Amino acid sequence: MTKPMKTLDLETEFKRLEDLIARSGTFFLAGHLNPDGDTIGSMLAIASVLKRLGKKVRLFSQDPVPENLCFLPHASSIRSTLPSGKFDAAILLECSTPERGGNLEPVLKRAGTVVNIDHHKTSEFYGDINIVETHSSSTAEIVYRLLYNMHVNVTRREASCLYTGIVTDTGRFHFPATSPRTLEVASRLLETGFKFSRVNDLIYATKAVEGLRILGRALESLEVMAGGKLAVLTLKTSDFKELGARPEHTENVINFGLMPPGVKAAVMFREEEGRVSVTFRSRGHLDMSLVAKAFGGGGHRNASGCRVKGGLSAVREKVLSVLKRLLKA
Ligand SMILES: [Mn+2]
Repeated sequence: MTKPMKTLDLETEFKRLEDLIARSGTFFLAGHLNPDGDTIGSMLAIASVLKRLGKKVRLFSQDPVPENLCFLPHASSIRSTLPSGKFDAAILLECSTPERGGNLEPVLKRAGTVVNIDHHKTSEFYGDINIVETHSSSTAEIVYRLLYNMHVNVTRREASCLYTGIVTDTGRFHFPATSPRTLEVASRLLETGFKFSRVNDLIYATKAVEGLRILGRALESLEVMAGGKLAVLTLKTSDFKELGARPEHTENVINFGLMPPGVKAAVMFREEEGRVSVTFRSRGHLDMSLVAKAFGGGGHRNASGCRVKGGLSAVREKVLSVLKRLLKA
């Protein structure tokens, strides 16, 4: 894999991807571990367009599609087993590094061209083609621009996928990454006539009983530290067992941590087998992507995450000491 310079002009990269799509027949698409609305929505929209263009597409996600996103058209075509064949192109969405997608190496080394489409500033430009737009609200917004450049008319179903990516990554047009362009893209998607209110209901107003119970447990665990600036949520394996909840039920739970007045950063620890999944959120300039990166993860300034090997209390102690130091500075 060649490593183009970070300064490569984005429009040139878009054009190279358009050319690649025109001349390729088989595509492998993958997103990041613990996939979110942006990953799944972007993947399904590109896949649908590629299929309409007569291409063969294989969709992969190492972790399952979250329950609240299973309503998206063709979500069930996303498989968790790595294909054995050879692909003309492998397109990775939302992956700062190939490892963010899990163990993709066997497929990537056989792929003709590797494409990296992302909006994370931690992106390592590992692709042969890198479309990395850090000012974009979401990968879905970038994908819309790609389709627009290709003169593709987005269908209603594709629009619902891209809208899902945008609405989830912007926290319903709430986070600062929401730009006039984001709203313009959303407006064009709405023009296709898909039922956006139904999509909002399914994403935001539907939650499994187990999900509500684990949310309650997480809120009960809330601790406020560092002079009121840091909120900490902690979930143990036993909480999940007791309530019959699964990790994907905790999506968005972290955001409650930012609610108490004066809190600048929130962290959630979720105990797993032999390791701990850690999620960070912040307001303003406090950079959580650096904290996540220090522990082998990635993400954005205001939202990031990592998985750290070790037991819950040891990991908690290590991460909290870094956070407290950051909040003192
Ligand atoms: Mn995203």
